Amino acid sequence: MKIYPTINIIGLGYIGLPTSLIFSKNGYKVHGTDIKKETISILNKKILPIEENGLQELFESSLRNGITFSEEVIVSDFYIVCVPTPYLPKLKSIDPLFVIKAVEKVLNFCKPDSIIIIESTISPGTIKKFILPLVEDFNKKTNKHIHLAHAPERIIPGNMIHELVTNSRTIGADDEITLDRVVEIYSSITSGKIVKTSILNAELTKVVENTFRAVNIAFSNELLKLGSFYNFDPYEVIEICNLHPRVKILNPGPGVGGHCIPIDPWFLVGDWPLHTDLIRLSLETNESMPEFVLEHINKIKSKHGVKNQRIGLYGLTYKEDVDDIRESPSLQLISLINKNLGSDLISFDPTLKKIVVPGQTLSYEEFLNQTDLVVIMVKHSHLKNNFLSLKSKIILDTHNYSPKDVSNNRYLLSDSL
Ligand code: SAJ
Repeated sequence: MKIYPTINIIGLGYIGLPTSLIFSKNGYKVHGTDIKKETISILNKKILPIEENGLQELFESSLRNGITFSEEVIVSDFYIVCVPTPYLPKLKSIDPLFVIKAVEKVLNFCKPDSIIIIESTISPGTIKKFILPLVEDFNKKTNKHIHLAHAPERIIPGNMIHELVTNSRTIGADDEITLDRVVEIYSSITSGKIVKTSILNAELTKVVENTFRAVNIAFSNELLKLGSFYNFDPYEVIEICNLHPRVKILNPGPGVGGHCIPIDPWFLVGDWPLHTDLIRLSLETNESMPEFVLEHINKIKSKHGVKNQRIGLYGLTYKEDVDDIRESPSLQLISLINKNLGSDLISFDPTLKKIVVPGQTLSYEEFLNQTDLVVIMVKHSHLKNNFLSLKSKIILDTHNYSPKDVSNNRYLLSDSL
């Protein structure tokens, strides 16, 4: 009979929780740790604190397999650190403090030869600068031979479970034995290819992947602006170009949000400012999009005589069908509007069950009753069944998501108003 190693996952958020459940489902003895009492108490009541397709079934099978949760770190063969790395906008960098604290906690409990795997998003060089010295110092004092690895998470909210079990994984470690031990556990949860590399290269790949996407989106946003200045339809041009077998331009929109695409590329610019002009310009292009939306709102407002109090934002999350609002274009737009129009816009988001900004309503009917101009900021599936309800509204569709005849007054960001 196969003897499975024990795994302690630290940080039970969007990444850590699904990851613990997948390992547990695959036979590992898994313990989940989180400093938030509330998260642990909910999980111990057999309730999931986050919503994601397929997560409930996975949770039930992990409970049957004996997964446990507590605020404590326990003795294990592997520790997988999935704690947040908050973004510090002024410094354009992440704060590694939670990762450092998690590793310190593990070092207090671990047995000889255990492996600490960092999954949290970190900027290149973080492990060498902040984590390795802690572990080396500990090994010198205790002779416990604790090893480090980096396995950056790469799953996309909304399709997490599928991606967890099919995506290829990059595993970075600086010695062969650790690499092989870590590869063994990850290859048992994913059918994707597992790539072995150094810790630094693993850190870099994650940031480079997200930078590639940010630059590609910036390119499409620039095309969108060109379309509006020079009177062509950028959506059609992009669609036609994408028929070429080697061209894949992403979609223009009201800006980029989430914890990765608008942030990770700044790590490269921050570390190597002299040689990252293209990346910096791309980030600035994406960051300029909420302002571009505001210019359109102002022009439509004047054209139709819409009052500030009758403008409504549909969608507050950073993308469709997730309930995550981090760095969302809508929040960026709201803070611009507060500065410029001085009013709290009405807003509605079908994925949010709580009020997160002033002026937000939890009722779609109320949202419709209170608005004349509806700005579609997010392509939630909810709207697909509700396009008819927008018939009498003035629409600014920042994604070209709605049908052309959704209303008699429909505008796109590509329109030169
Ligand atoms: N967006 C566009 N146009 C597009 C695609 C996206 O404007 O064509 C916007 C979205 O609306 C959103 C933002 O970009 O505001 C980011 O969304 P996303 O779907 O591109 O990415 P995330 O942040 O949900 O997840 C990314 C993924 N990285 C890549 O695809 C390279 C995911 O695989 C990573 O795990 C995740 O970042 C991460 O944690 O790094």
